Amino acid sequence: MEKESEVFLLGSWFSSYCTRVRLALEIKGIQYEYIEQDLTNKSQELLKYNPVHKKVPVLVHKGKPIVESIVILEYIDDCWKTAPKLLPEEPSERAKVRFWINYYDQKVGPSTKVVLVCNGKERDKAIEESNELLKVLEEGIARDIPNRSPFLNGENPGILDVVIGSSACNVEAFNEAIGGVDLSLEKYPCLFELVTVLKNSPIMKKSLPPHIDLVAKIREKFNLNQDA
Ligand SMILES: N[C@@H](CCC(=O)N[C@@H](CS)C(=O)NCC(=O)O)C(=O)O
Repeated sequence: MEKESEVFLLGSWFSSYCTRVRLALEIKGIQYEYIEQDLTNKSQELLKYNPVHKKVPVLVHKGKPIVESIVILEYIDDCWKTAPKLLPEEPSERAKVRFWINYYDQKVGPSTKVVLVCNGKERDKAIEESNELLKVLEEGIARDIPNRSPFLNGENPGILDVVIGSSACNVEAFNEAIGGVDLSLEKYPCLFELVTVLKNSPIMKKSLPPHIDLVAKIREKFNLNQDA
């Protein structure tokens, strides 16, 4: 069935990759239709629009599907040029931002998922590794992006704020779901400040999934059904 809206998003409420896109659309003030997907029973639409990965998020703009969250964020910035910019204009600044997005997706994100699937000593090791990666991120941002106020992008949240914020704002839900571990961001003043500002922003409040539902979903997804 063809959708009437010019922009629609196939997503899943608990996916931080989808939160990225929702956040970017909100920042830009773009009207869109949201279509929740059942990832256990993928729709014909999802298979049609993302035949390679069969994953959400998928943004469909004027009938054209765009997939992969970072590709979508850059596409949004390229198409809606007048609204607040997600990426800096200056090439070396853009390169730095892209570097840290890549670092986050390749290193930090996967390391926190390892914490969720390990127990005992393995979990302690995974937490240590995760902390080391966060320390590198913290120091790197402080070095590469000195003019942060209050977001990494300046006055409005940019692509790096969106990427880090979408999952880092869920840290409390992860801690509660796992139980007994503390992946506290307070050790990282720059990241902590960013997450605090983002969490209190109306845009983020609108785009983040409810805490209690997220805790339940993380437990279900990672088989953490102990009463933590
Ligand atoms: N690299 C992708 C990752 C997207 C992704 O992993 N989506 C998950 C939801 S969080 C998904 O659709 N999973 C369904 C599946 O793996 O079958 C992106 O940045 O968009």
